[in-house]
Formats: sequence, C-alpha cells, structure tokens
Amino acid sequence: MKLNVQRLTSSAQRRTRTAPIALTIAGSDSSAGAGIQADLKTFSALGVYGLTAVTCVVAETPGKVSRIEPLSGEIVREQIAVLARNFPIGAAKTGLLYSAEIVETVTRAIIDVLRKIDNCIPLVIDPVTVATSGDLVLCPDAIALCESQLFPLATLLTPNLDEAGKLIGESIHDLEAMRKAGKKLQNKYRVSILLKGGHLAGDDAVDLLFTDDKIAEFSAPFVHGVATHGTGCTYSAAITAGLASGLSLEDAVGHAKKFVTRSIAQHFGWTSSSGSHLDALNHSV
Ligand code: PXL
Repeated sequence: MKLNVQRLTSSAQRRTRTAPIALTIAGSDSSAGAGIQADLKTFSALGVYGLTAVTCVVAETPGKVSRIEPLSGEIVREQIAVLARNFPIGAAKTGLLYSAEIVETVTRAIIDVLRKIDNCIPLVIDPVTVATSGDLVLCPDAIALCESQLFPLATLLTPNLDEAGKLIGESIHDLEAMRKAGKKLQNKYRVSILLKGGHLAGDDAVDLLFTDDKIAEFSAPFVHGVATHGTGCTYSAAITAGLASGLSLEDAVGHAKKFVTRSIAQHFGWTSSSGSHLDALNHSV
C-alpha cells in the first residue's frame, strides 16, 4: 500500500500535540531497569514527556554494580539550566546523585534556576543511597549534604525502610515503627514523606504517606520471587508524572502505587549467557 506522505505530514503539522512535562535528574543504569531509563519509560507509559539531566553513568546488571562514573558539576548544571529555561516543566524528580559535588550542584540549580522560573514546581526526591544489589551508590560525604540542603526542598521524599532507617539511626521492623519513623522524618526535614514498606516481608506491600497532620496508607499484594531492581525509581517517577499531570499528591501516589505493582507483576524474565536468571520491570503496563 502506498502512503500519501505529503497528506500525512501536512495534517500532522496542523495538529500540535502537547503533553505534561517531567524532568528527571538521575543516573544512567546500563541495564535500564532503574535510573533515568526507568524514569523515561515510566513517564512515557503515563503520557508524560520526559526530560533528563544525567548525573552519572552506572555500568551494571540487575544484580551487580560494576562501575560508576560521575559527570562534572558544570554539565549537570547546564542540562538542568537549558531545560528549565526552555520547557514548561510540570514536575521534577531526583534519583542517584552520587557525589557531594553533584548534590551541591543540583541543590543550587533547583533553587537558582528551576524554582526561580516557577517556585511551585513539585519536586520528588528519591533518596537513593544503596542499589537493590546492596552496592553503595551515594558517597558517604554526600549524605550529610542531602540532609541539610536538598531534602528540605522536596515536595515529597520517598525513602524505603533501609534508607529511612539510616536517616533516623534506627531499624524499622513493623507498621508501628513505620508510623513513628515517618513522623520523625517529616519533622526532621519539614516535608511530606512516602515511607515504602515493601521490604517488610508479608502478604501486602504497605506504604505510608505523611502530609501535614495526615497519614494515608497505600497497600497492594506483595509480588514474591521477583528481583525488584528499579522499583524505587519507577515509583517516584510515576508520582512525578502524576504531579506533572496536575494530580494531588495523594492521588499521584495512589496511581503510582498501582502502576509499580503492575510493572512488578508483569515483569520480564530471561536466562543470561552464564545460565543465571535475569528479571526486569515491565514499564509498558
Ligand atoms: O535503584 C537505585 C538506582 C538508581 N539509579 C541508578 C541505579 C540504581 C541502582 O542500580 O543504577 C542509576
């Protein structure tokens, strides 16, 4: 069949499509289950146009980080600056920031550029410190800087139980401890907190959202037996997509929880050349 290219082109030109825009400031995961790759797939699946500012490049497979190289502060800042000056960004998120230099640069770019243009841009901060494989991916001297400068800028901070436990200096083993920990984090940084309880072994993955005086609970059946590399990135990206689309924080979290649960339940699986098993989230759900 012969396509009339000229007619297609001119009708496409007449109808300008638009979409909400979200920016991710995060690392590149070569295995594409986490990091900016997960964020972009999530944004696309949820009808949001994704922009990226890459902070570092991670050579890894789902089970193992092999090498991380940071980008310079200048190029990280420039990516954010050119995007913020040109696109109507509806919401932004941060993921892996790797070094103290990058945390400092990103904090300054959010204050001096992103929030100068629109001081209401929602910002979701995923406090990534350790990869699912257990490898440390945030330099220790960057953590203090995140706590004092970056976290207070968040609309929402999304720690898992390990990250939250490190931030308050105690381990979190049950729902009652989650309630106390979330309140502590909320008071510490004066921002809303989504405390993800997925790592509490049980039949349901329960998350708690702390906003002002309210605690909302989000629950979904826990999907057993799947390597969950990238769920934190995917969840926070889906929340960011919801906020960019104009949803309230609570609705954005509710939609995102369903999206990430589907991505895990409908995961991909392969056998690697060495015979081991590889899982990956399915973002096209
Ligand atoms: O899942 C945490 C994470 C975030 N960002 C990047 C990663 C990882 C884990 O491997 O590689 C780029």
